Amino acid sequence: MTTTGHPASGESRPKATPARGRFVTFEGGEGAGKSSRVAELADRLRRRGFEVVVTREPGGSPGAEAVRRVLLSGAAEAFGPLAEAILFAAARADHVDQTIRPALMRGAWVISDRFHDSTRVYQGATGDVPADRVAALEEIAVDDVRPDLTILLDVPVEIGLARAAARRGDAVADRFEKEEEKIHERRRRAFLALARGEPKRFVVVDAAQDPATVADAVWYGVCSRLGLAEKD
Ligand code: Z5A
Repeated sequence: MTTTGHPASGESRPKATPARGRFVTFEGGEGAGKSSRVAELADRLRRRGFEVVVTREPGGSPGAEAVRRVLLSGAAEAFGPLAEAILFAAARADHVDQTIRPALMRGAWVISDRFHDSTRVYQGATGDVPADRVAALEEIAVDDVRPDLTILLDVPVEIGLARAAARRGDAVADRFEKEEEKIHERRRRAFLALARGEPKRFVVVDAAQDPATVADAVWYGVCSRLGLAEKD
């Protein structure tokens, strides 16, 4: 089994099923609290003795982090939405092959701050890339590495943007943060529609609550869906 190469085709990519760990993704709009809740969940799982790999998208492997810099700088925007979607997919394929699949195959928990639902929403539902192309790119990039559980942190747009702005301070907004409020609202609705479409995979958490309450709701969702006891 190869875990460090760059497979040239879907046929040559190893499957993640044997000794598979657990794959949890976090989704939501800007400032929803994904990074904070990912870190807390990882701590809780590690205290239970699990190996936990925390990762993010775009990024999560050296190659994908290089693509992240291009995407968030806005340098790829001029090439159009399909080119951006292809770059997100290229980054994801590398992330899956280099980081996620090897971790799952050794039995670890993998927690990713964003994954393929972000492409469905940002490039698909609220971008200009047709759904069939988003689906084709997803199939290539994700292969058989599908999340067991997706936590959608749902927060009103004005709250999320205010948090993101407060954290950013005087720094310049990135390619996506600087977009208009109404597109953020459409993205919120698109994420909620994805959750309604796949209720077994998604848990929707009200992320406007205080951090400790949100963290407890996330923990309850993980334990109840993935068969862990809530208390030690
Ligand atoms: N993108 C895409 O278009 N297509 C794709 O396929 C993928 C991504 C994968 C990545 O940005 C961008 O790429 C993203 C979508 C696009 N758009 N943007 N912008 P990123 O990785 O740089 O950022 P982000 O994913 O949008 O997350 P974020 O804005 O950094 O926020 P967050 O991770 O959800 O939240 P946080 O950092 O944990 O918290 C934000 C602040 O709020 C911080 O100061 C916290 O202390 C505070 N916070 C957190 N929770 C709370 C609560 N409950 N109450 C009060 N304050 C809180």
